[in-house]
Amino acid sequence: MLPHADDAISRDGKTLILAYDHGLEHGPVDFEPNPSTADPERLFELATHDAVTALAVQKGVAEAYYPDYEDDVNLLLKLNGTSNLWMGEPDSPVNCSAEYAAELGADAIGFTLYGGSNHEVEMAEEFREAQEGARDHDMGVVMWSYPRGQGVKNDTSPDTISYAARLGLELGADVVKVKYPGSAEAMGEAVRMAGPTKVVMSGGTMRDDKAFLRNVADAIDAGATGLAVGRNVFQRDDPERILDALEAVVFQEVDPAEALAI
Ligand code: FBP
Repeated sequence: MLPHADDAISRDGKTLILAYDHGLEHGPVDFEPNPSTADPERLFELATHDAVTALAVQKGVAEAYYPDYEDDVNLLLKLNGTSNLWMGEPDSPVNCSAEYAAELGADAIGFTLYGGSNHEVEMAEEFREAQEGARDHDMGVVMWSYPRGQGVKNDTSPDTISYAARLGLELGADVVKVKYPGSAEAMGEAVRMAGPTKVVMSGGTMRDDKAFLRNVADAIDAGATGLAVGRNVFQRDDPERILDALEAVVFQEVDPAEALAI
């Protein structure tokens, strides 16, 4: 990682990435709980909330919507992604170059790596090209480090998540996004393994507000710099309300119970 490479997608050293690549990764089913979120415009509007330090989208969504938001939203452009229609060993085809991401005005690039998949070798080679391209254009590098596939028995065990975080450091990510390993202690170990690479936790599916915010607070206490969250924000009836609470927990370190009362 390079010092400050992620500054454009962080604030006061904290990061809250609003992830919106679900239309590709999971399909329209993810928009069902809150149908207005099928419209990317709704997410770009949400991304103008003070809590959000970057919006992660795929190329096509950025091409169509980012020109109207480039003054108000930091763009994290995913360079690979796969649909839920694919049933093979985990893989994520590259659909955009770092050069084109820079042309679109991206502040950082995002890249999924499925360590442990039979496709890990090609994915790591593709990551190299993306990471070096990002360096050429002064963009930050965020790795979605999701071990899964034939080589992985438990994709959220503490050991697996520590390894996932370490892959971020070893391969040159500025920020590594990992699933929550189940406890603050395990998150702390993942943060230790990532060294200077910042660790953000993945949002997951919708759960009890208090429990979700507690996980976020625990992750931050353990040294994570924030989170990258999609469904746990946009599938709610009132996404702004949870963003208000997340802003308090992530940036002001307010206790989760109090944050909900704001
Ligand atoms: P969520 O916060 O909704 O879990 O999104 C995080 C994310 O990494 C998205 O960027 C991506 O679309 C999705 O999870 C992939 O999840 P999975 O591969 O586990 O189904």
